[in-house]
Amino acid sequence: MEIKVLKDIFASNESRAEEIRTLLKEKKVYMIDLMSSPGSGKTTLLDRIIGSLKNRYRIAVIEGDIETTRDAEKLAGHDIPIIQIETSLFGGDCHLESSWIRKCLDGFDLDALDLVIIENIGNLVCPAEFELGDDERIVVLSVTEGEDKPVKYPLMFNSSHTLLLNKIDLLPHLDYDVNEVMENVKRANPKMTVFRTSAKSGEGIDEFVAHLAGNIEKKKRAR
Ligand SMILES: Nc1nc2c(ncn2[C@@H]2O[C@H](COP(=O)(O)OP(=O)(O)OP(=O)(O)O)[C@@H](O)[C@H]2O)c(=O)[nH]1
Ligand SMILES: [Mg+2]
Repeated sequence: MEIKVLKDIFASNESRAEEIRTLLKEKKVYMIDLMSSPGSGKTTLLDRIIGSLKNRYRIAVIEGDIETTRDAEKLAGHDIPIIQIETSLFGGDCHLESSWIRKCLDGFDLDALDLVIIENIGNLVCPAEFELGDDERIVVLSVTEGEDKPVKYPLMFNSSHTLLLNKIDLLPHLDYDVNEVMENVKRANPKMTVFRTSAKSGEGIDEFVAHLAGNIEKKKRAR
């Protein structure tokens, strides 16, 4: 009985995600889902990425947190549409679900957008289980979190397309083996595209922004 209920939750989430995929295909809007453990640098990266892209593309952001509108406030200076989901208002879930994303999309003028960015709730487990109807799942892993995370949290790494290995400006101060983490990434997901970034120094951001711009253009041209 319990298993049936759980299956129903995932099935309904998946069917709403499929609706979102159809809608965004029709509107030619690219959507990314940025996931990581708390504090890996999602919002700081977004600040730089939005800064680089906003003159070329029309961007909106969906911010997910359990409590507070802090991340939305950090990005408010970009003067783009932002909707904050605070899950504490309806149960305090540690992930976002496709029905909430659908509601947020209703709050945007999709005809006037090229890119929707979702910042998922800081958590390396639950967000990976819920499809949101996005085009690209991006996981951020900072170098202060250890080399073993891709093999300890395989679903997050296996179900993502792209990895941002962030906070590389800290490498000189750490005993961190980049080759080892890359081996673990390969083991979890041999197809993962990897960018090494520092949201602090800006290193690697141009390369990632070029990748994202290429994908936005591809979606615009797709029939
Ligand atoms: N040195 C360094 N610090 C960084 C970098 N990126 C983010 N930080 C710092 O890491 C801390 C957390 O960054 P956030 O951007 O808030 O992380 P987050 O993933 O959005 O956090 P949650 O939304 O709470 O999950 C902040 O103090 C940032 O200044 C980086 O590349 N290098
Ligand atoms: Mg954040």
